[in-house]
Amino acid sequence: PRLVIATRNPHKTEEIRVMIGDKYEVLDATDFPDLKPVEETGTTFLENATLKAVAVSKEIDGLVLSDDSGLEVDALGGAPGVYSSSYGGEEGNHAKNNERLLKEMVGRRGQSARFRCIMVLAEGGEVLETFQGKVEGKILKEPHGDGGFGYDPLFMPTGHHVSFAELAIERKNELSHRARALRKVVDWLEQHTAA
Ligand code: ITT
Repeated sequence: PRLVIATRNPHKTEEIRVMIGDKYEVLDATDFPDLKPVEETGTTFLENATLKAVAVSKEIDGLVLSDDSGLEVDALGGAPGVYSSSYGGEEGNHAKNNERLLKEMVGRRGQSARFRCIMVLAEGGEVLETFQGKVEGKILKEPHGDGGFGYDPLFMPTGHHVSFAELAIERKNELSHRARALRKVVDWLEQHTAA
């Protein structure tokens, strides 16, 4: 069977594809040229994840899974949060996002932070179920490593002494917010579908 990820971020698709293995053929929004980008007008991860899953599943047959995710930094009152992908002023520009994060952290007390991921599974424009995952950690003073994507070079997960970008991708894919949400999705699919 096929699982379409309602995303245009190739890093998300690739992580999900690797984690799901060969149980599903994993495609994403970029595989359907007629799909219009979904405007993320919500103010929460759940709202945006729902917008993406519902919109795409209206246009495409079968199961659609969205991923809305982001970084919450306690010293910044939870920012960048749902605005993680455009924090630096330009949608999807990870270098600018990281630059802004480092700038905002100057002079702040405390480095605690977490990545959150909300996934919504939908079919035919209807939500089937929602799932969440998070991973606690801290913000580093400078970037470390070049694996992963986004804020990975600045995030060190609790219990590890390297950043997400320095971890082997297999390791990130065991403990990330995305991995934790996706495991719940896979369990749900095993219980609710014939796949
Ligand atoms: P889609 O909406 O098309 O799925 P997007 O990247 O814009 O792609 P979001 O709106 O959910 O997705 O924003 C997620 C942002 O949060 C992402 O661009 C990164 O800046 C950050 N982020 C999420 N997961 C991450 C991860 O595993 N590692 C590093 N940064 C991550």
